[in-house]
Amino acid sequence: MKFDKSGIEREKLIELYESILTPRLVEEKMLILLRQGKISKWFSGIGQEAISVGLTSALHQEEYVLPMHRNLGVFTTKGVPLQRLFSQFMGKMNGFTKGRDRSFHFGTQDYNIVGMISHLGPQLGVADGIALSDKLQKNGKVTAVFSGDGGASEGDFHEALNVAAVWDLPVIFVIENNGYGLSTPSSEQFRCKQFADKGKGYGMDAYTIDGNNILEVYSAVSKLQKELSLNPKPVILECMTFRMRGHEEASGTKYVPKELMEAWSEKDPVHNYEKYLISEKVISEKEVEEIRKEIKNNINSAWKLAEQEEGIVLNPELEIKDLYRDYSFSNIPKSEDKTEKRLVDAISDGLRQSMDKHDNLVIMGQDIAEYGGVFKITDGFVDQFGKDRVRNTPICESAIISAALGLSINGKKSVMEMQFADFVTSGFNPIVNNLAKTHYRWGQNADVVVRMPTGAGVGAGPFHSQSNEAWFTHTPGLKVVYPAFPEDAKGLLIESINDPNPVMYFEHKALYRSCFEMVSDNYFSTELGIANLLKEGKDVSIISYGMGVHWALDVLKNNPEISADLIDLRSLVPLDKDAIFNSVQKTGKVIVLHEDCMTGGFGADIASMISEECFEYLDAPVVRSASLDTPVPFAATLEENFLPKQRFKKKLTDLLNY
Ligand SMILES: Cc1ncc(C[n+]2csc(CCOP(=O)(O)OP(=O)(O)O)c2C)c(N)n1
Repeated sequence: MKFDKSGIEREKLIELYESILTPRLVEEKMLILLRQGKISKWFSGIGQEAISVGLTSALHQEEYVLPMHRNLGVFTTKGVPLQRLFSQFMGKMNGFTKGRDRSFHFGTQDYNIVGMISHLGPQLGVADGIALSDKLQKNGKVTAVFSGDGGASEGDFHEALNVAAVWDLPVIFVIENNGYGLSTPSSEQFRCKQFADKGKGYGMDAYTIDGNNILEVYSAVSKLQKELSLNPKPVILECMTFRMRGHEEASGTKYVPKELMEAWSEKDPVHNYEKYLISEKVISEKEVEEIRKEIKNNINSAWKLAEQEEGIVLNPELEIKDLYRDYSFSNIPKSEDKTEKRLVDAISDGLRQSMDKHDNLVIMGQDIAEYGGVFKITDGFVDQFGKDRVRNTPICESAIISAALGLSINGKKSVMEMQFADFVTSGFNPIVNNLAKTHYRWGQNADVVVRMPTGAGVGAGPFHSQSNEAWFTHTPGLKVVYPAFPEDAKGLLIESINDPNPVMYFEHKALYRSCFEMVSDNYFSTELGIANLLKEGKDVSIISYGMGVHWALDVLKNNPEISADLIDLRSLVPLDKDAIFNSVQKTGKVIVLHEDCMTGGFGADIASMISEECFEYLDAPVVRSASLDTPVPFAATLEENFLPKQRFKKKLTDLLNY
């Protein structure tokens, strides 16, 4: 192995030695502890340390690094205290995730590290968001994110690189090419020769370097840091390396040919660097011994302290509380001045006023800039707020949602417009696994609103009409808002943006231009989790939200003899259970109405809550009225048959007659 220390001072060379030795010695200790059953799993980075350590040493401490499961060296080089790391590995309360997630699945703002989720690829888009925030702040910072060569097969890899290229984001995409993804060799994973070959396709510079040579990594990253800092743009940095142990300890390395293992053990990044420093007389063998001894002592005493720490003390309330960042309602009152507005205008108004209010709010979506969005909600926004804050995105839902999380990590708020709620499937993973779980896992909030133009009734067929709110009510950590009227839509959107937690905000397309009312002109907020009792009656409770509220209003208008409470939930998470229970306890009969399909729709939850909490008050079974359990059909007659509107009246009457 050829090292070149020119331009690197002696102290730095020794610091690099200490830094690369630390993860190796920690790992050696962990492997013993694993055998003793003191930790439960271990993902080894032995053989790959030069990449984590060389890169982290070359970047500034306040620059973000997004490591993967083999990058212990990122954590140790950034100075994460060993005791806390060990508490994390043991699942203790003092760990970064309070025992809620394992090993390297955490981030820490104190050290500018954002840990991975198991799905690998979503890390890359998060880096885009962090880098976008830095770029908008013009602070010259660079972000580095890791991927394995296997993880680079995921669509997230393509999306993240594409977005970074189009937006000239200062991200170093590090690919640790160790020849295998778990047991699958590169030949069965991709066809390109080197990852650097992909650079051209993305329109970015790309380099391949020896990932086992710490000085080569350090020098390459130092150079890139300077370049990207002055001239923001992404690069691919492919680091050739080898993983000397199994994917995780239980999986072994039987599938690796013996000669390959032997050849790479000759290239061990720690031993070779140590040998080099001794041969160049940068340090003596005695100093090496001393350094090793000191690091081992530190590891042993940190482990002892972590081991003595208390384990998890179960606190069920804390488990629920930590789903969300603490927040209390902004409570901004409505003005007397009002103007008649359609739903679409009210949403636009709320969004525009929020952009005015929050300098750090960025909105992103397909065709939302000059074109104004397919529903024209952001029409004129570019002129008012500029293209930095009103961003057209490539068709990369997953990377954009991930980037929204990155923006939040780095101090920005964001609203992402899903062009149609149906397309959320292409960004589903980062919503349910990253936005939703991050605060619970390591205390990082996702200050993101995803706007979801939803619903049927416009003859748009199976892929532009779905109701999918129940996918998200089922996911702990999200809030789900679904207004039915313009004034609520405005106030709830403003509040969703104020709330630092992730909010799925549903807006019904068929109501955009058909539903209007007087809406306060000022910037005001409406509390999430408070239902609206639209009509009061004594014989039956109708519980609904979104379009269902309008169907119920129609039926009640045409049948004034029906005496019903009509509750518009307005938000599904948080849910105003009191409003539901109070009404049911009064009327004794209840029908839940929604546009979503029957099976697994949110109405199923409401019905079961009512039967658990209000059983003694019920005079009839809890009834649901919902769409058929089929995809949403295109032709008008089929669509009408699909929706519950026609069936609702009969179900309601049957219930009243029960
Ligand atoms: C989306 C997803 N699919 C599958 C897995 C299971 N898995 C975890 S790591 C891994 C291999 C990753 O290979 P690579 O990215 O090359 O990283 P390496 O382990 O070699 O460092 C697989 C298949 C996963 N975590 N996420």
